[in-house]
Amino acid sequence: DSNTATPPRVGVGVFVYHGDGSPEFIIGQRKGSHGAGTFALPGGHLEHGESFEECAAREILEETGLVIDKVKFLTATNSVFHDTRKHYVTIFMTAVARSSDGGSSTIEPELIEPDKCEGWTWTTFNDMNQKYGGQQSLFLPLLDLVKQRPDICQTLGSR
Ligand code: 8DG
Ligand code: MG
Ligand code: MG
Repeated sequence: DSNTATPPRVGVGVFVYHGDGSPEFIIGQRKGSHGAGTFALPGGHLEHGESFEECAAREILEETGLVIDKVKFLTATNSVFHDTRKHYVTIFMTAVARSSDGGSSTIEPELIEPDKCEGWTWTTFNDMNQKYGGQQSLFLPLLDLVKQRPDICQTLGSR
């Protein structure tokens, strides 16, 4: 009920792509907080005064050590976590990881918060659905993206 449920908050999740036109982006298994064991995009809470782009860049740097470019708004979803009584509006962004030498080196995300994530890996939208898509294993906002925005998901699959 409204006595124990907290008001909706804003979460920002980022599809961080390779810069070379590859359809792979970064995903990781959550640890130590709600949705533990599920696969999620790097991201976090929108802080007071931040733009979506600033939040995306800050969270990606904090969680993976990567600097991102071409940060763009993708879509938004609405996720009610009935079990934990949390409610998030998720802003999904896309971005491209910047390589330190301007293109030729391999980009590898660093696991900066090992208490919050099991590890980062590259995946594609179709692989994500096949490998992790079985209802329990995607973080609710990602499941909701698939359910609520199928048109947008098509553009990710063919990227
Ligand atoms: P912060 O305190 O550093 O801001 O957050 P965090 O420690 O990075 O926590 P988080 O759980 O990664 O992100 C905060 C919340 O943002 C999360 O509990 C739910 C919400 N959120 C979404 N969508 C997504 C998403 O795609 N990825 C991540 N990581 N969080 C998301 O609503
Ligand atoms: Mg986070
Ligand atoms: Mg964070």
